[in-house]
Amino acid sequence: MRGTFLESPKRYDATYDFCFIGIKYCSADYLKGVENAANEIRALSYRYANADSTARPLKVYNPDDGFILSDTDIVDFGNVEASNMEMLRDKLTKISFPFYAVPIFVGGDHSVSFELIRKICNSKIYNDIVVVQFDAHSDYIDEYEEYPHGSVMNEVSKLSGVSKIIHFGLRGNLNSGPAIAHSKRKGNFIVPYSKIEQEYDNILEELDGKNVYITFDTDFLNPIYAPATNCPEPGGATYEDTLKYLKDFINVSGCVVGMDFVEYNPNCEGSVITGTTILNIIMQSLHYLTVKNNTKL
Ligand SMILES: [Mn+2]
Repeated sequence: MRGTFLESPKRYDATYDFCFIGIKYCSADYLKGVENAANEIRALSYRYANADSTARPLKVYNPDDGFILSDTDIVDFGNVEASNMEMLRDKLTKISFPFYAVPIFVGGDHSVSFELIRKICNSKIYNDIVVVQFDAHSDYIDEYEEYPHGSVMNEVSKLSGVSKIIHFGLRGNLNSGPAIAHSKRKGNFIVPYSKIEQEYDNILEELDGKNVYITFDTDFLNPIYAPATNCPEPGGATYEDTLKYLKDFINVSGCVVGMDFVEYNPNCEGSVITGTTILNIIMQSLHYLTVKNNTKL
C-alpha cells in the first residue's frame, strides 16, 4: 500500500507478526524534526518495496542473509501524533495489537520510550523485562519534567514490569557522571562503548531467556553512519557491529517484546544517509526476529 512502511498493508487489512507504529512527537523545541522520522523512513523504504507491483513476498535480498523479509508479516499502523505526553499516553492506550505481534515504534526523541515501555508493561502479558538501551548516553538524570529525553531511563527503571536496564555503548562528553553512578547503584548494567568486547558474554548471560525490550537511540552509531541526530558523539559503532549485536541479543533472548528507534532527526544534515542506515537496521532486525520465531515453531 503506497505511503506505508515497505508498502505494507494497513492495520485491519491483514494478519501480522509485526506492527510498524510511527511516533510523531517531540518533547522540546530545540529537538524539532524527530517527529518526522517515521514518515522519512517510510519514504526511504519505497526503494526496497517490490518494483513489479506485487506487494508480497518482499524481495529484499543481500549477499549475506539472502532474502531477508520474504517471511515477514508486517502491517503499518500509521502515526501516533501528540503535542504533549498525556496525549501520547492516551493515544497509545487506544492502540491494541495481538499479544504475539511485536511492535516496532519509530520516531520521536528518546522521551517517548517511557510511554512505549509503559504500554508494554501494562499489557500484563510480560513482566521481568530487561531493557537494552543502545545509546551513547545513559539518559538517567533525575529531572524528568525539565529534560524528559535525558532522564527517560530513570523513569523506565521505576516501571514495575522492568527488572533491569542495560546501558549499552555509552561514550562521549555529553554524559552525566552522577546519572551513571545512580543507575549503577540501582543495579543496572553500565556498558561503556570501550568495554563492549570485555562485557559481551556477561551481557548475553543477562539476556538469556529473558523478555527483552530494545530501545535504539540513533546516536549509538558512529555519526559517520548516522549524523542526523540531536546529540551526536564522536566514535561509536559501525553498521556491521550494530547488526551483530542486535542479532546476538535477539537470538539469546527468550522473547523480544518490542523495539523502538528514536532520535533520528531528518532536519539535521545527513538525513538520507542516517535514515537509510536506520531503515536497514530495522529491516535486519525484522529478519532476525522472523528467523528466531520460525526456529521456535
Ligand atoms: Mn543518546
